[in-house]
Amino acid sequence: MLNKNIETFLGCDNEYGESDIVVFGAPFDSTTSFRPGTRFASRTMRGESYGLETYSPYQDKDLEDLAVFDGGDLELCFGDTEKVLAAIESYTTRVLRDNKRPVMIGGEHLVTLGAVRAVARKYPELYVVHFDAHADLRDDYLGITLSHATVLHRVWDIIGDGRIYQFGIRSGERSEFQWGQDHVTTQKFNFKGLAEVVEKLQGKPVYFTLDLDVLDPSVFPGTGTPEPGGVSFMELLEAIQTVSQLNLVGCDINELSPVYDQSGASTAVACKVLRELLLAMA
Ligand SMILES: [Mn+2]
Repeated sequence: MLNKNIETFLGCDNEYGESDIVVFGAPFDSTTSFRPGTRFASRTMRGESYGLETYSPYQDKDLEDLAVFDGGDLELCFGDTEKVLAAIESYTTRVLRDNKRPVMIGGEHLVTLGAVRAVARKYPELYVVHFDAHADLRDDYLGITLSHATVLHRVWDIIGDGRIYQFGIRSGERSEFQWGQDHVTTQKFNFKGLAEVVEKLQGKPVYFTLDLDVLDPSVFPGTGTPEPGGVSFMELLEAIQTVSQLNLVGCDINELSPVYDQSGASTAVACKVLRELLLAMA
């Protein structure tokens, strides 16, 4: 028997039933404020992931030893953000019900809201760790409340004060930072204090959302709103390994926009970050 041509992310070819982690794509970029294109991230990453090894010399772990299922991309409708979020929520709910951990590939950052809706229902005591260049704390963006620029405010609507820890933030309106002071914990520019947060949240359920634009644009130019002054790949890798000491009940990586990645280097970075995140979660 010959096998069908099914392209999964590197090393994520386990069956659903035997998997602990479920990778899936949410190819949505309709609220992107500046340069769209993140809808192509997951499929591009699957193809390009084969340029990587499954083995990580950083962690001395191999994707081949993990039970990861790649569910492909959700088929999301165009033009109705609530319907898109409901589809992401429903898929995430199914994964959680089967006692597996969802790892979503965005898409723009708003996709996080759909996943958090599901995760917070299962884990009402949920905390969120958020790496990003942007605060994403606006209450609305040009009158729209569901936007990639408001996503962490919408997450706050669900989980409330003192539950969101942001790192690497270097862009936002003054009012976002002021609002944030009363409601979330924001570490600007870098990962200082991350180890202490991880210590404090031991045993708590944590959702980890990683906007790849936390990286410096010299490392990761292929994104919709590049923001100079970001962290290096090695700083991010170390931070991911620190975060992985938490009880991670769900994760996402988002905002790769392959159309702005002429060299392919940003996609390679995103693939390597996902490999290391999966290995760290194991
Ligand atoms: Mn961002």
